[in-house]
Amino acid sequence: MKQRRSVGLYSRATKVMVGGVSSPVRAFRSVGGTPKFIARGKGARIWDADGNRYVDYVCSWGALIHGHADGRIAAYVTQRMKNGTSFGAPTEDEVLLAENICRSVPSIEKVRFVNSGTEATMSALRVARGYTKRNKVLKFEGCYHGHADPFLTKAGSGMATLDLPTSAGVTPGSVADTVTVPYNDVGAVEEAFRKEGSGIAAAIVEPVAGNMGVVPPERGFLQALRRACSDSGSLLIFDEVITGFRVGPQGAQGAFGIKPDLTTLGKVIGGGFPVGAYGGRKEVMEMVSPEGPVYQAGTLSGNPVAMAAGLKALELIGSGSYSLLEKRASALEEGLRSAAEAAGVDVTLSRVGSMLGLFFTAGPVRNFAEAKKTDAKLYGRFFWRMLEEGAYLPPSAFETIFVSLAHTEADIGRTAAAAAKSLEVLGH
Ligand code: HOZ
Repeated sequence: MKQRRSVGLYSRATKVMVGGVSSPVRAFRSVGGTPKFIARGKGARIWDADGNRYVDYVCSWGALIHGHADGRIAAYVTQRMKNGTSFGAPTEDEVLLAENICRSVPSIEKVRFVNSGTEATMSALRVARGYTKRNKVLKFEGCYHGHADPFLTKAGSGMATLDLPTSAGVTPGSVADTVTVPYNDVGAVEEAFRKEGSGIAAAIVEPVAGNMGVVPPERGFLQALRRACSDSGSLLIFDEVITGFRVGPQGAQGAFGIKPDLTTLGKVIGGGFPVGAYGGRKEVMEMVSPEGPVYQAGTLSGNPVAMAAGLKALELIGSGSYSLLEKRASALEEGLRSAAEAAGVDVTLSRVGSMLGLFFTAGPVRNFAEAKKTDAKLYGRFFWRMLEEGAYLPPSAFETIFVSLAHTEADIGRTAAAAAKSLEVLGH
């Protein structure tokens, strides 16, 4: 595989950018080697700076549900850009996108746009603290809610990838109010609320964990969390930055029938542009400035170009979209399972809709401790073999493999064959 240009660009990047990247996981530290500098994407494919072509299963970490450079989104965004790119003022597309979100997700009566998932979760926690006048937040080991201080303890995504239990620069005070329990552990949730419930402003959870690999909620887990929050007067925050509009039209809350008090969104609702959002019950959201005393602001919040991209992306999700995603992703899951079985390699595969997790361990994988049993070195070798075979998987064992509406049956078949070939070699 040619890589001269990526190597050269990475060498220059590391001189002027920390780690040569703008976000840690894409530095390939856990899989080794030089990160691929991507030149372009179209549909399910991306091309790196050396012209190598890959079927992409990162999909901008889940944002691109329609695939790369969707002509319909590009056309609408281009048309909107001709009218200006930023006003620092409200626009019609912002209202249309907000109406779409409130119509699609019944628990969201009012929404506020921000520019990232991190902004969405940090703002949602501030609202919960302002509304309940409590300080503590309960989170789950291996879940990742962006890089705001309160969440950077036993977190997933890059923290798991780089094996960082917490982060330098996060003061003991800023995590003193963070209670962390194992995912899927109803007993631990109930114990935490017994001990500290009266001081817990909110519990925040990825309703389908996507930042420790993919770990679905076990039967009764989300219901128990909902009950514990309601019983103690705490708010339940569903962090649906990944799952929102990804696992179904109403996100994971619709799929699992749970009504959170607040929801955070991102990725898909930005159509490939930087957008985050938080929303929920009117009485809670009206705590936010200028309606209420909880301050939150953003110069580029509601950016008209990003709003246009998100609006078109949601409008293009049709009645058959989720069944098509289900069909493609289940075919990929079965292909990977068959490849591993044929090669005699222990894997645990997990999937919710078009979110797929691959762990090199016999399993089960129900929480972060079990996810960390995955053979990360074997994942790294698998990652590079799949890259050689033309499939771009997440450069970390603790992320999600995403399928988009642009992935074809032939793409999935070729990827399954590539996995069989790769594991045949790695399995022995
Ligand atoms: N938070 C991103 C996926 N969960 C990782 C982005 C990156 O570091 O490239």
